[in-house]
Amino acid sequence: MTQRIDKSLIAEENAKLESYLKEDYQALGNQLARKNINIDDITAKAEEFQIAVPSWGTGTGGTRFARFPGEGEPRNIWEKIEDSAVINDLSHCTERVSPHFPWDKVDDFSELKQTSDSLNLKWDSINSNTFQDQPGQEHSYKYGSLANTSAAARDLAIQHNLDCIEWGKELGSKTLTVWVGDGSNHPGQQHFQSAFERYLESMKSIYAGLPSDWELHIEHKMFEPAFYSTIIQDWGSNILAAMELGPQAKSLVDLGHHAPNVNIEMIVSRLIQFKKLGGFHFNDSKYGDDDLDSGSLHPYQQFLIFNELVDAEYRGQEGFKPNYMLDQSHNVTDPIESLMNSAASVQRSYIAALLVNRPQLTEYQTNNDALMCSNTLKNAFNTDISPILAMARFRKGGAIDPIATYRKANYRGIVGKLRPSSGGNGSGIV
Ligand code: LRH
Ligand code: MN
Ligand code: MN
Repeated sequence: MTQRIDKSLIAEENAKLESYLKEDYQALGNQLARKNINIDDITAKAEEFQIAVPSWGTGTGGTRFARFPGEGEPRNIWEKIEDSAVINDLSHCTERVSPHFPWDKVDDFSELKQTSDSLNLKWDSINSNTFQDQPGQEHSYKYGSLANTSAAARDLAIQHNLDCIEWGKELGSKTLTVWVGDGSNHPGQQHFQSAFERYLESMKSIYAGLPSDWELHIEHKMFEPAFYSTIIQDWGSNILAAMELGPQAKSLVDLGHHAPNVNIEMIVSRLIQFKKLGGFHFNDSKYGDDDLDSGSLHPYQQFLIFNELVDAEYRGQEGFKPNYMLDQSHNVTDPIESLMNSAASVQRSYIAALLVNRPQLTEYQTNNDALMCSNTLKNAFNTDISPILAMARFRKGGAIDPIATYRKANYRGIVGKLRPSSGGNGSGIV
C-alpha cells in the first residue's frame, strides 16, 4: 500500500497558520504595490514553478568513507517515488522525478508509469550510468566508458544510453542526461585530443538514437572520480561537444561541478545566448562537488543565476526552456526535508529575480551607475518573499509549513516500520 500524508492533516495544520499567512501576504502585497508589482501575479508564477527531484536524492547519501543509513529510507524506485509524492503533496512544485539507470531497477516500465500516474508524478530527464561496473559486466569502465580506448567498452556504454532512451519513452520523458566519469588520474595517462574524439564519436551514435522531440543534455564536471583530467571538464568542452552534435544537444550546469569562485551566472548567460542551456542540477557547495542543500551557502549566487534566467524569460529569448532539477546528497538530514527545503530555496531565487525592476536596471547599466545596478539586484534579493511561497503552496493544496506538517505526520516513523533497512545504498552513492 502506498503511504501518503493525509489531506486532512495538511488542512488542519494550515488552519493554524492561515490567518497569519494572510496578514503577512497583505503586508508584502502593500510593499510590492508601492513598486507597481501585483503580488498575485507573482504568486501565480510561483504556482507554475516546477523543479524535479532526483530519485537518488530520496535515499540517504554518504561519502567514500562511510554512509549512515536513515530510518525508513526507500529501498527501491517504488519507495523513492512514494517519498517523492510526499514531497510534492506538501510542496506542490516537484511533480517530476528524474530516474538514474541502472540504480533504479525496473522490470516493468508500464507498471512504473501507472504507479507514478496514480501518485500524480511525471518523469524528468533520464540519467544514464556508465561510471561504474554492474555485476558480471563484460567490458569494464575502469578506464572510461564513452571515451574508453576499448571499442567494446565504448559500445556497451553507447548501448546503455540507447536503452535509457527506450525506457524514457515508456515513462514519457523527453531528455537524456549524460555524465561520464571518463578522464585520467595521471598527467600523460590520456591523449587529450584522441580521448575527446572517441567521446564525440560515441555521443554521435547516442544522438542518432534520439527521438526528434528529445534533448540530449551533457553534464560537465571538473574532477572526480578522475582527479587529473576529465573528458568534459568545464562548460567550454561541454558547449563544444553540444555544438558538434547538433541542436538537440545542450549543456547542463550542475552548480557543484566548477572550480571554486567560478562565475556560474555568466556561464549561464553565455549558454542562453547560444541556445545551449539544457538545464540545471541545483545544489550548493563550499569545496567541490559537495552536493549540499540548494541555497544553504550561496543564496546570492543562486539568485544571480535566476537573474539571468528571468532576464531571458523577460526578453522572450527563443527556444529558452531549461530543465530544473535538484542533485544533492543528504548525509545527515532526512532527505525528504532537505528536498522540500531545497525546492523552496530554488523557487525563492526565481521569485526574487522576478522582482528585479528590469527597465530600471537597463537604464542604470546604460548610464554606468554601478552602485544602483547592484542595489537594484540587492533590493529584489533582500525582499522576504516567504509569504508568496507559502501562499502558492496553500492555493495549490499544499502545506503552508511543509516541514512542520511533515514532522507532525510522523511519515518517517511509519515507513520506518514498513521498510526494514536493506543495509545497501539505494542510490549507489557512497
Ligand atoms: C556527478 C553527478 C551526476 C550524476 C549524479 C549522481 O557528480 O552530479 O549528475 O548522475 O552526480
Ligand atoms: Mn549532477
Ligand atoms: Mn555531482
